[in-house]
Amino acid sequence: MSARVLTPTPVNEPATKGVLSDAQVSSWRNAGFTLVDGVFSAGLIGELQTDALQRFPAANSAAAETINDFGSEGGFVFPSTSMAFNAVTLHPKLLAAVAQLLAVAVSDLRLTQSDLWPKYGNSTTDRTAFNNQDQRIHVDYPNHLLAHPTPWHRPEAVEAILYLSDVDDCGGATAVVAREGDDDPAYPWPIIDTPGVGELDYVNDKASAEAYLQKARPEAVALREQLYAREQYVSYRPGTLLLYRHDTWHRGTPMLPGALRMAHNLSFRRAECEWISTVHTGWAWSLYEQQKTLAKLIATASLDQRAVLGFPQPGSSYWCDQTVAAVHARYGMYGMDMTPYRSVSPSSP
Ligand SMILES: O=C(O)CCC(=O)C(=O)O
Ligand SMILES: [Fe+2]
Repeated sequence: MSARVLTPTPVNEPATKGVLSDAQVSSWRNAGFTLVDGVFSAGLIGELQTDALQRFPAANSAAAETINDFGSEGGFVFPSTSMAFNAVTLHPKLLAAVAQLLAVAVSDLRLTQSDLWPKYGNSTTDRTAFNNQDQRIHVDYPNHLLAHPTPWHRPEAVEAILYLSDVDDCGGATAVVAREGDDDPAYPWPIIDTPGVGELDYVNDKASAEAYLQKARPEAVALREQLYAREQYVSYRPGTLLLYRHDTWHRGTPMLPGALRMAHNLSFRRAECEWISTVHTGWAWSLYEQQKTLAKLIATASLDQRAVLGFPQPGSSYWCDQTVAAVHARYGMYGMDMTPYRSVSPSSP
């Protein structure tokens, strides 16, 4: 197998020493990514595939031809009526792995993105500047962060791509560039030589972006040539998880003609890092939805899962006898147990 193909490694089973192995954690912290298998059961991945296939246009359909950018346009984001989708988003093993990478407690994580989206091997040759088929090499921070990522060894967030398809059927391997030490010329500081940052226009398509940068930022050409030369390609099958960062160079590469790749993007930040935006509508916005999906999910979630959504934790100044009673009045019918909040509320006996 070519050195430029990255194959996933299995997560720890059992996870007594953490979900991720030391090598996986160290790869994420140093190289900027780790590629793993085995976080989710095959059954859960199968359910999510089934739910996703029902929502997206079939490959080769007229509707598929019009889809050429990231995301589901709000169509398949958290919270979803797909229980498999929600279960993946707040999966204890995923949360534990993310917490391990950031060296924080799970209750210190906050969800900022959960979006399942299709990418098609469309026949169109009309590659506009915004087409995502053959992406420019980039980092994701510009449209996730209000500020700039912190220095490399002080990471604040984890991004993930969960693949629901097979690279042999789809092509479209995500390309990543491993960071090689603090003096790596491919990882200069600050990270500004990428479309959309500062006065540079946002351009997605590789050929359009590099032609644009040659004029707008000629001094970045050498860096960008080096990044493309060092790409490695993710070999994925359903359930493979790429854990990466807002400051990892990467890009989407072309799909095989006629293929449909489904991938679920997830991001988590440390609780205090409010400058890392939640890219979806606030979670509470769905609470008028008639099926009461989020209300039921909150009522039955673990304390950690609730914390990841920003729900007040035991010991929070939010809790008093009145709020314990009021939240029970709102969610008690769905089985919400208020004991953890009651027992540590400041006004309890
Ligand atoms: O399609 C992929 O594999 C990566 C997509 C991506 O990096 C992006 O849209 O920001
Ligand atoms: Fe990206």
